[in-house]
Amino acid sequence: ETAAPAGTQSFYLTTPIYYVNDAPHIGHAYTTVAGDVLTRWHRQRQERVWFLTGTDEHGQKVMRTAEANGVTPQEWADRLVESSWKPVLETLDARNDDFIRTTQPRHTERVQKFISQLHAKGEIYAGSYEGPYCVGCEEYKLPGELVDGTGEYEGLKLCPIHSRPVEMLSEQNYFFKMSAYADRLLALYEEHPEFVQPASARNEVLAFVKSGLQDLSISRNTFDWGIPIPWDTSHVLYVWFDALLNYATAIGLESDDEAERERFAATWPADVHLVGKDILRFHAVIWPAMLMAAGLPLPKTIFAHGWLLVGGEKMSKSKLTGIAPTQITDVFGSDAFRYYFMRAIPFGQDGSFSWEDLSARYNAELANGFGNLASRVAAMISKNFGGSLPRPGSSSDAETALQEVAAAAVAQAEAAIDRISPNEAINAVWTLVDATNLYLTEQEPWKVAKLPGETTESGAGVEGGRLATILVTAAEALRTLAVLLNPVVPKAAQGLWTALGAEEPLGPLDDQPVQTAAHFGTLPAGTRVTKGASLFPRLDEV
Ligand code: ME8
Repeated sequence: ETAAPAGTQSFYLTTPIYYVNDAPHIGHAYTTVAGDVLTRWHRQRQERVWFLTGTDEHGQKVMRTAEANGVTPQEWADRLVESSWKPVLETLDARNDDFIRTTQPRHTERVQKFISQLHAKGEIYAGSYEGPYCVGCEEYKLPGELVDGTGEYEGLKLCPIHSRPVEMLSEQNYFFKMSAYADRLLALYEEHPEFVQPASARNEVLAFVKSGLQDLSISRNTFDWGIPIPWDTSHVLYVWFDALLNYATAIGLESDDEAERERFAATWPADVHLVGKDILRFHAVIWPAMLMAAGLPLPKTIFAHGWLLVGGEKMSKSKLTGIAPTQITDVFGSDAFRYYFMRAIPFGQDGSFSWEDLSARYNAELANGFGNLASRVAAMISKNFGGSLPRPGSSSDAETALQEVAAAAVAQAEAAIDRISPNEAINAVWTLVDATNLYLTEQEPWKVAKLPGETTESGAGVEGGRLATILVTAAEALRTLAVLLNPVVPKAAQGLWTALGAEEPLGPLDDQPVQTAAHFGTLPAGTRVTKGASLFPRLDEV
């Protein structure tokens, strides 16, 4: 495989498509933000990026919620998508390229073609099944997985994830010959350890497949809220078989339109399917088996992140621990939301949310660490050089050292992004925030400004003097930070870019490559620096 020329590398990332039975909470927002940070970073590598999210609208869970609310499932889905699922993207400042809904004809038509082909190939057969079903999971359970109910559920068997009783279902269905793919799946996990990440997720999937795979029931005929099975319209397609296909139908699989099919060819396979660990098996077992059966390339990586916990429990609306994203963004803003969840929780592990931790990090890291640094430097350039970036003098070891920290931050952050580790990427960038603060503390530009020969009689700093060197170096560090933090805190990064006056000489922030962000000496002398509004006002000032 030869490396693609710069600018042509493609990067396709998806989030799960979320059920529209309820409005989004911060757990859903967490996955979407992670996807947005990663894809923004890849865009700033000048890659051809596609970021897909959307909604999963079929199945019993959605149907029952609609019934309980006295509307049709389609009306319910339309309402939730418009009132909640699309607006939350704005709330989070997410820049998705597309939004797929599984009730859109582009999806349903392509899914029908896909399953007709599997049927024609002999991958699907008619059979019968009886077993415990969890509507919360939309999944048949194995008897061994169930837990005994207590209290109001005394004597009943419960789903281990939803802690609610399962329902016994017995049906004539169509089955997908999934068991036939067990060996090929095991070979896949073996040959491509990066296929399921992190390692804990890979181990879980390996153990599951090694314990034996059953064929998968993929149709239901006791309700009709789903995609009709083309050769037997008394059945609808199992919601997960329908939902997983979104990743391919959204980019043109089985489209009648040639341009759409070309888009599929240019975009598939996905580089990363981001999922929560609750839906790991669907993505790491069923989905690749479906693609193998169809003869399609497999995604490169399924990355399963951990749970957001509130009060020690997996957050959920039904347990009243659900927090809406706006409860946080209304107070702290979208940037702080993005920063906090991406930095505070190692991606792949569970993490506890608390208001105290969020406030503490906001004040210490965003307001004092980063925002204050930006405003101090801009204020000193305004005061001493009338807001015009001076020509620097010769560099000392301190300047060289800071530039080396910047270069190392870029290299480490790039490697962390490749490992799908946004928190390590931010940690790497933060070494430059801390080093720049330390540089100013040590170089004391406010004292240098008082030394003879540094300022003129009018009080203006001298071009090429020591003060000029320090402030230009700090401005270059800030320029580097604006580029590197743009994927994480896009509003603040743009505020900084504007304050630095960088747009005029260098162009839009979104077009700045991360790879070369640490090249100091990029901002020309004469660049107009202004003391903009505080990037992250301290909370007691909000
Ligand atoms: O499962 N912590 O949709 P869903 C972290 N429609 N992430 C969480 C979370 C929490 N407490 N709660 C939810 C479905 N999530 C299917 C997916 S894909 C083809 C079909 C996130 O609305 C996490 O990404 O139940 C999880 O996997 C997803 O929301 C589940 O969303």
